[in-house]
Amino acid sequence: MGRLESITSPRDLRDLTPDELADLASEIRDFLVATCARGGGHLGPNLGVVELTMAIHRVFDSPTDRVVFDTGHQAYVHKLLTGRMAGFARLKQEGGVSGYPSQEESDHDVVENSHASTALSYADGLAKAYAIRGEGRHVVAVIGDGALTGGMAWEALNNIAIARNSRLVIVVNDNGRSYTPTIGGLATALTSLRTSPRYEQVLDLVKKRLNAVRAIGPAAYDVLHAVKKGMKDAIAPQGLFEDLGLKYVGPVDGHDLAAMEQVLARAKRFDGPVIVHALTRKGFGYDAAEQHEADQFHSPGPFDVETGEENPKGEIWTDVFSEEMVRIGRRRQDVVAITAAMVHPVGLDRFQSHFPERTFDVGIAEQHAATSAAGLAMGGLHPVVALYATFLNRAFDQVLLDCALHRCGVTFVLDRAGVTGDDGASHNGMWDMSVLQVVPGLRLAAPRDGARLRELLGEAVEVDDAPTVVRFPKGPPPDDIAAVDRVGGVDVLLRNGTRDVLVVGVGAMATTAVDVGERLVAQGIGVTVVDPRWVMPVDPALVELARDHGLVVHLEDNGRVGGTGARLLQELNDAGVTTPFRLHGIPQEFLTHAKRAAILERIGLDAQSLARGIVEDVTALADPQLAVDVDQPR
Ligand SMILES: Cc1ncc(C[n+]2csc(CCOP(=O)(O)OP(=O)(O)O)c2C)c(N)n1
Repeated sequence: MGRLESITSPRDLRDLTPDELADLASEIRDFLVATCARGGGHLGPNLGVVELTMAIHRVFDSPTDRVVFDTGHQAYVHKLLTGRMAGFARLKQEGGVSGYPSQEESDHDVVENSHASTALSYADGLAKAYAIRGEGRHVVAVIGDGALTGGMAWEALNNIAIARNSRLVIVVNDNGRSYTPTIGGLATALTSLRTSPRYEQVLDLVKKRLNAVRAIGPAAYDVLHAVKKGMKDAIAPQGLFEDLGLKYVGPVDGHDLAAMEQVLARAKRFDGPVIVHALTRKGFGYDAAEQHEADQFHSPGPFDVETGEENPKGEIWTDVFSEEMVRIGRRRQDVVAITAAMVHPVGLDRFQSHFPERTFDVGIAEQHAATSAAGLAMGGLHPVVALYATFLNRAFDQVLLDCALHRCGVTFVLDRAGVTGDDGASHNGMWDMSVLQVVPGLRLAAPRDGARLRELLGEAVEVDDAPTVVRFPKGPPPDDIAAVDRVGGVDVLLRNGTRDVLVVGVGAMATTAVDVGERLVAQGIGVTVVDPRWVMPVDPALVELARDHGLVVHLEDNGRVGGTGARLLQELNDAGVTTPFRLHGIPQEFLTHAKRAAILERIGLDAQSLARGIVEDVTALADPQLAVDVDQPR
């Protein structure tokens, strides 16, 4: 049995010798590499926090002391040290550990995050609560330099600085990168702390002492003592944090366990809020990750451990957007692109390489991205803001008041819309079409395939007096589905027999709608299948199509509450259309992690379940004796 398997709680770390701890660290790295090679995962960030996490768990007493990881993607090591090794066999899969902290999994996990820049606020609240309740517990927040670019982190720091009684230790895990190198004034300031001569002196001292110790082999205490001397009086206001009046210690080598422990112990004794600035390397200890230029294996899919080659992925929706943006950029000099620290994941890397001066990485700052885009539009440009759908939630007010109220022509492109699955509840893009419903003037398109993505993106960037949104899901685009007709702006995808059922397939659900339609035809039911293309505003042609049919079935991969189906139903009501209406969407609940297809099946959004339900509805409508209330969810 390896050492890692014997770790069931952080307390098991306490009695290990320095050599045993070093062995454990390398065992953890091997385990992380092997696990992520099998099924993908946040490898680079976790390789970078092995010693840092071990040090936290040796110095603090979780779960009495609370450890909050910002974003949460770097909590694998924490999970391993808190007895969850077995669950990694099915990392991010149904029944396995989730990719982020999870209260359900362990008392050691405080929050269920994945959206960045929240840890300091949680920690601020927790530390204040413990102070008021007279509990002597400490709170440790681990935040990356990337997450520190988010506005919320600074709102929290502003408050933490005056919370004198808070036993709060903020570990800044500074690896210089988000996915790509972190940019902006903050990154520059961190760099200047990192390269201060004082830090070099401390590192030299640490190295010398460690070497001496290894040669003559005295107790670890001496090492710690030496480091302590090196860090003498290090807790003091420093550069970047000085103006806020925050105490600071560091920079410290985050891969030097003894040094980390020493600094954390010192910060713990301080009994007020302290920032510990740890320098780490993303992907540390695995060459393929450290050398990986694009993102140091931030979140690779399955790969070969020996070569570091990722398994081929095939084309995904993002690639279609990525290529089309370059085409648009060539023909429209006024089109600019904005990413919130995700230039590769959202596919803006190609646009950036062609038009670097027209690409802005604003950091993890979706709110700023939206309002800055409004400014760019006011200045005569047409910005395309590319985000994962779930992250747009952050910028709702900015879309509503800063963009829409000012009639700014800004195009939001929402990747990973709908059920994304394995990244857990908070990563599903199931809210955008609900929250955006209430934005006056906003136009929203949901392409059903790659060809429509190109077409609708082209239409969206032509709108210069209102925000537009184009949303599409994760994964490969389906085969293109040619329309057999167009009514108003609505594409008719299938028309067969009498007008018993109108199936409306929104975006990715159009493929399912055609499948459902074919199954209904096989049952002798007359069907029209349509794709509205633009779902906001509702096309009057769709209202008339609904009037002409015996039953409307609406399919969307968005929350059922307040989405495009709910909006269509309202418009039908306003127009006096009383056709029975069945709405199929994502139930309004937080969906635990599993593959997208498995979740769609679980929630009844697969073609077979849908077709079965519709046949029952049609039968019931034809026979009043069997009448069911079709406006009610099944
Ligand atoms: C609000 C929000 N926007 C974007 C993301 C996507 N995202 C996940 S991790 C990450 C980079 C985080 O960098 P950092 O905090 O420095 O941690 P590291 O991975 O470098 O350890 C980004 C942009 C997110 N999780 N939350």
